[in-house]
Amino acid sequence: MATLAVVTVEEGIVLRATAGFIEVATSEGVVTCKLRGRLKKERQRTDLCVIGDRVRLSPGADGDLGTIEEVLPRETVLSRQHPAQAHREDVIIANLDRLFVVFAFGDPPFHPRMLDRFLAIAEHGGLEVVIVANKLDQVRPEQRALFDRYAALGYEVVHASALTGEGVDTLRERLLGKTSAFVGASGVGKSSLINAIDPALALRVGETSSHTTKGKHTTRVATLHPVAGGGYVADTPGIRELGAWALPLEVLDRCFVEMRPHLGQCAFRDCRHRAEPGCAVKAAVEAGSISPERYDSYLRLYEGEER
Ligand SMILES: Nc1nc2c(ncn2[C@@H]2O[C@H](COP(=O)(O)OP(=O)(O)OP(=O)(O)O)[C@@H](O)[C@H]2O)c(=O)[nH]1
Ligand SMILES: [Mg+2]
Ligand SMILES: [Zn+2]
Repeated sequence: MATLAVVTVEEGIVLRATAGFIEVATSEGVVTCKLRGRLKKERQRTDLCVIGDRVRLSPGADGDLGTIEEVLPRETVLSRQHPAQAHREDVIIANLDRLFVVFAFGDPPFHPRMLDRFLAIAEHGGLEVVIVANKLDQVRPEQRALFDRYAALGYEVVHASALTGEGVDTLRERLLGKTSAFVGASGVGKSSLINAIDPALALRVGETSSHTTKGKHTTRVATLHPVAGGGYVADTPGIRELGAWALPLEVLDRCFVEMRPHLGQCAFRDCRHRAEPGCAVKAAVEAGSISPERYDSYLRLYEGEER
């Protein structure tokens, strides 16, 4: 059986996947690949090979494309509701460790519901979270405490400015040795921050941060970049592309960290903490130990307003 000595199969990590071409980082450098036809037949899905996937590939002969032979099982996924098919999950990034959820002081305005939704997604996916409050150079005095509530919940909040470099060292340190993604609305400064962390990446950023450029989506394709010193970071397009996310209703309460101590204490075992009598979560809201705004985000996610 020694004929199986096909030592050319290598492992790698997918950096970019568009229209059939997949760029894979290997110990030999970046190899552009296509998927083995058999894989496509097995899984007729848009997300059969996504950034962050660990793959086994056979490199092509000089000038030829490599071939992805196998996509290894995913440890974590960041997914959204499939854009065309209801109730289907569409994986965007695989094997992510850490999610950097970016907001801006100034423009575009902070959107707490979006943050709560991202936090729930991260909790559901088992991802660590860093909340980034960018454009600190534009902060107004009354905005300084905007994220304190989240720090009190135990989330790490980094105040940063891609312009002045404040907070950038902390972000760089959080990237080391991990696979991370920057997410958030278009124009908050995701690409600018990643450039500040590693200028060699030279990612394209929006020309102005004025309202006229809103929805322009400078970053178009989620791409994973190697980080100097070890690790990978994904820059992603603004929220609209990443869209509404799949969050199963039966686990939604667990995705709000402050609700966890109260779960199992409601009068009804299957309490969804809405109109049910004897609800321990609602009692905690009334007692002031759960903030009404966070509870409202829970209700909205439950009702599907922002799913
Ligand atoms: N004042 C200030 N402007 C910033 C800062 N960070 C980014 N910007 C500006 O905000 C605008 C948008 O920055 P981008 O980095 O392109 O934003 P993005 O989040 O990557 O946007 P998309 O790729 O469209 O999702 C650009 O004009 C940046 O120069 C900051 O810390 N302070
Ligand atoms: Mg960008
Ligand atoms: Zn309840």
